[in-house]
Amino acid sequence: MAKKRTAEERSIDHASQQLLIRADSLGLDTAFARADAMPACPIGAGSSGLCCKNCFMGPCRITKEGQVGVCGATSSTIAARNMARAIAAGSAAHSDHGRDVAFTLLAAAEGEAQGYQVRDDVKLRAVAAYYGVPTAGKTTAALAKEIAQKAITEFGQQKGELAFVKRAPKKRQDLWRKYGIAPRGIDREVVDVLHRTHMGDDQHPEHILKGALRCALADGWGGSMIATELSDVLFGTPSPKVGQVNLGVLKDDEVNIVLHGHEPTLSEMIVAAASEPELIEYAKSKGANGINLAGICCTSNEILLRQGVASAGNFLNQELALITGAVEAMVVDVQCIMQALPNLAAKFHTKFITTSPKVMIQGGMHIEFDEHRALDIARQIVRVACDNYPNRGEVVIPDDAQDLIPGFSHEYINYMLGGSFRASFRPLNDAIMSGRIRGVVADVGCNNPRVTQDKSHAWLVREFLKNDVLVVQTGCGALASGKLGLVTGEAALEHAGPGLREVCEATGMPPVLHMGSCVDNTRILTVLTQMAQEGGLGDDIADIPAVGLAPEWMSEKALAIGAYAAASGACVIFGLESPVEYSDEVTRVMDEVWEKELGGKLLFVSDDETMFKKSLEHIDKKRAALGLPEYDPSRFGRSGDQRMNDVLALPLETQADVMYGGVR
Ligand code: NFS
Repeated sequence: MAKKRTAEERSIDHASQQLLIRADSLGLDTAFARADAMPACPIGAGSSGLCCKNCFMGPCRITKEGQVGVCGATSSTIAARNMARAIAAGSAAHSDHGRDVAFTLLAAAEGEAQGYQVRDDVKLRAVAAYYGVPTAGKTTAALAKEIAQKAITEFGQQKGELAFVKRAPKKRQDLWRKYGIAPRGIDREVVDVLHRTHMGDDQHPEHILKGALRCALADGWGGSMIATELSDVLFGTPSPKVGQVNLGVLKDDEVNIVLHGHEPTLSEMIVAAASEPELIEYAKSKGANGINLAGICCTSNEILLRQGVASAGNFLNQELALITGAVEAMVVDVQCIMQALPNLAAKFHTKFITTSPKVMIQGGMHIEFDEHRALDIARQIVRVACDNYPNRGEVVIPDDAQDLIPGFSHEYINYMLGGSFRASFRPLNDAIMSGRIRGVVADVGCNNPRVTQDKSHAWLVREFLKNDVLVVQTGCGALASGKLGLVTGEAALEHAGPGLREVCEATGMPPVLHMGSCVDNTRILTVLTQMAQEGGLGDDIADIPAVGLAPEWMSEKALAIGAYAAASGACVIFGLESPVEYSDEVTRVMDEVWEKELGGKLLFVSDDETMFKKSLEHIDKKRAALGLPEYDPSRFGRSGDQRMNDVLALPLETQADVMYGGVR
């Protein structure tokens, strides 16, 4: 009999705990409860990559040493194929998001996308430069059309290399070409993996995974990067904004509309519609005091970053938001949307609305999105929510809402560290070289109900800060830290070690940088590239003392990100059990072979402490390889605000002596 966990064992977040208790008292199911009730795979193979369903002679379940599938497939071939297919699915999802943004930009440039316009002309011109498109004398609309068409072409490109490959450090590009994984076209690489993993094709584990890496690179330096860059062009490049996160952002006297999913296209229009005076009046006519928007998952990150729209939280908050009873409408587009939502919504008054032509869920209302009439559709959705306000029953909104400051795009970090006219990563590189900052960790990825919500993210982020490691975050990991108050400069400084603290105080950089949604992990690639090009930290991403972590991952997209980060030279560590655990060969390829060929690797480590230890070991190994001083926190912390606090605690006479010394 599976063990039912307590609310505290299910989540470290107080708001989640409160609503989990409410769910129990109302007899409602959640992913947490379903995870408790889900028995482990009876043959112990499914979660570990040893169950093959790629043809119908099986399914073949490999449970004994040396056993093979009906076709003769070995455990390593099966594990590699399953991993490759997951990476392809993740890459497809991210990249298709990029395609949708590109088509919206095209429609906007042609004047056919109601409500959209290019909001960042400077970024448009920067992207044009990456594509090698001349900009002189072109109108914004003409250039936007050309760039959108260029991006769309890359999905169907058959030969050559994706344009953004050239944005990587030169050494990295050469490694990709040498290993045969420079991505040719986005769709082509996804199809390639599906083909080679079909029954009777590629049956060489390293070779299968090579295809997966090329596919992942087509996501990281292709589809996802297009999503990030063109979203910036259309909706603005993020810069820091004060926002709020957690379920307490829902309002008990306003029409609450929760926007859940991933793409910014419809949600941006709902943000616009919800601020129209006529619709606010309409909400009031229904007895509400206004319209309140809140996001979930990466749609949330997109509109939080650019519009400051509050976030109701990360992946595992999606059901909990409904359990408040305060949501008039939950509007979803694509990805990370649980099928349990419409049934749960039906237990309350909530309208559950699907909008993507790709996503319908039984029991939901479908109002299909079309970028040509986006604003009208957004208005229609807002009206449906307002009409539903009088149907509200009992409402329980937790009192938890934390301030956070997201919006650290690559462009903003550049500006923050160097100012408008000498934007630069020099201060960051210098801080790493001096040892004030030991290294950089990207803590990203999902929640997974098989482990305690936010616990690993929270513990790891705090430990890294204590050890002078700068933390960058995206996706649900960033929202986890946000809920704990770690994404405001001051709060995180309390946890920062002495050297990191000095740097943050001197530059104004917070020690935890929220860089966006999961497609925005490409911003991290851009940052790492610029650090490599800035000088002093080698000449490739693999040289930088940096690690990528996804401690609570659950989605195929996370694996795609992990794979492209590893192919880009990063050491990547995932939590939970390894999906390739029972194949020593595949585990070795992803660790040793990838490290030898590409300088990066993808490991699975199920406990936080080992993940932390391995990360620091990797960072210190890279520091040593660069000839940088060994990390020694005792050398720092005697300057800046910390020193000023100590001085201010002294008697007045002594303060003057210390501050002015001989000059007085
Ligand atoms: Ni990323 Fe964003 Fe969250 Fe995981 Fe899902 S929302 S794209 S996949 S669960 S981090």
